[in-house]
Amino acid sequence: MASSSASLAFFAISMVLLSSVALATDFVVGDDKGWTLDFNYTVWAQDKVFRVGDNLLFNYDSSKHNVVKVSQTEFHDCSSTAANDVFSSGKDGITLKSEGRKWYICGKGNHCSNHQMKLVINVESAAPAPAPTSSAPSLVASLSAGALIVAGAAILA
Ligand SMILES: *[C@@H]1O[C@H](CO)[C@@H](O)[C@H](O)[C@H]1NC(C)=O
Ligand SMILES: [Cu+2]
Repeated sequence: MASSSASLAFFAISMVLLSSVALATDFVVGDDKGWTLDFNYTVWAQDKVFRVGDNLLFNYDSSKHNVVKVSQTEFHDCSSTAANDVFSSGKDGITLKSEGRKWYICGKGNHCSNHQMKLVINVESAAPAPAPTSSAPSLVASLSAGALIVAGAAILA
């Protein structure tokens, strides 16, 4: 009896955790073309909804390009300073951590100014779900769900 209700709880909580993980979307910037010259990233972004928790994946040749997170003004001017975050692995995953507009450019050569190597997106709040509105309760819920799974697995073993 105790064992079957524990396994039911185990299953239900696992599904909740799996579905919350599945809500985050990975966006491959530029799709098959990746992060490169003369690709219109405004067009790429315009039909997409970016949400907090989603990831941008920049794929590119690290000997030719990089990714610099910039301000709106820097985006407009295609400029950056040492204070900007620079990504240069050629396979950079950037998690969207907050709402609002985010600007990225390539900092190499004149790729931004002459080759449209710039991306601006608007990040919306996390996916609407029967989930809490702030991240603190959801962390607590995840932790307690994790503890229940461990307990459920122990009972089943
Ligand atoms: C990208 O495409 C949009 C929509 O067609 C256009 O308005 C914009 O000027 C293009 N950007 C460049 C740099 O060509
Ligand atoms: Cu570049």
